[in-house]
Amino acid sequence: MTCRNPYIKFKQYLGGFIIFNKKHILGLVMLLTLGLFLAACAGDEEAGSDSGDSDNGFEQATWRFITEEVKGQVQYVYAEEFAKRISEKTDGKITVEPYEYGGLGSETDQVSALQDGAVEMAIMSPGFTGNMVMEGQIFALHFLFPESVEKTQEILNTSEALNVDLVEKYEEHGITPLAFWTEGATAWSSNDGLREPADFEGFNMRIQESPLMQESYKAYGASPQALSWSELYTALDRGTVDGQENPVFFIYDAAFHEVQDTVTLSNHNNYVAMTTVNTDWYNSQPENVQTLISETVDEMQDWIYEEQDRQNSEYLEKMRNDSENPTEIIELTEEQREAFKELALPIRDYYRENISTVDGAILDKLEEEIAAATE
Ligand code: 6CS
Repeated sequence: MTCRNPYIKFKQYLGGFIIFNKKHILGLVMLLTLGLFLAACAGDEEAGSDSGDSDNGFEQATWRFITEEVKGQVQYVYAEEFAKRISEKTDGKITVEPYEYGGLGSETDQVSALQDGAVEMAIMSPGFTGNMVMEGQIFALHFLFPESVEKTQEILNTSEALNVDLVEKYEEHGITPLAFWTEGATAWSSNDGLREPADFEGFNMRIQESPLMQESYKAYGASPQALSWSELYTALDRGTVDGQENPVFFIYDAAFHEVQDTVTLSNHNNYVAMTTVNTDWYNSQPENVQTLISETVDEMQDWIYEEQDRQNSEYLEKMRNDSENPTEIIELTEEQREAFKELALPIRDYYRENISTVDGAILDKLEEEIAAATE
């Protein structure tokens, strides 16, 4: 029963009572009806404020959200912002607990934690699923995405190859990626400076656990070594590895620039992260919860783009001005980039023939989407 304003209804009734004031019996009956009517309205309004406005129909829950980064870094602030939005939208019924990197083991341990349901949500770098979801290594291909990070994000948002076809490949392993987003253009750090492929000869390059990353760096002449980032500072410091790739914000915040003399703004790739959920857990959630998650993840795309852009710009400035740890910033010319690109292009065929389980179909589609977005 809907009666938003019982006061107006009462005035209408009173008018009727004056007209029929001689018909006392009828008046009494009407008075009684009014009482019942107002009581029903009051009941209605109480129910509205309980079920509709205050809890929005969400059940009390806590979701664990693991990231591969630490407080202040892009992945972690993503999880914090996501948690804030979910709490606001559910009037505090649902709590999201962001976890910093480190507490649950290495990055590959975190992948297992999501698959086992030890956590409900995770931000994941596809490089760490390289030995499991073969197709996910597509992000290790150099010079595939456009030079513009903004354009790259547009493609990540809209690509069917990624958001449908690649998602299916992850779901076969109990991981559902809900969004792909860039943490910025990747740069190389080293001591001697990386300007041309010859500089990679005999160079021990740190990579994530991805056979395709290995191929990409072998093509330049380097010797790639897979390592967790938690071991990377020490490995660079001791010279166990000679260099690594990451977005500028990460190189500075993880202090790799303290133990490396140069950073090359190579923009040979974008560092792509995925917002993922445990597939069974997500599918078992009621429709309103699934909508809440997917809508919030969608809203976060613009927010995180701005955040990584801010962090990458600010940290580049800091790196340029850090007199305690001077770092030479090398910007590649178009010609220098071309020399790397030439060696990187055949790796796409390697991906099609040796990595892909669908004969490169996802890469074919993605290449078409990139061409359409950049023509
Ligand atoms: O280089 C890495 O492995 C780390 N880099 C970033 C930007 N995020 C987390 C990841 O583990």
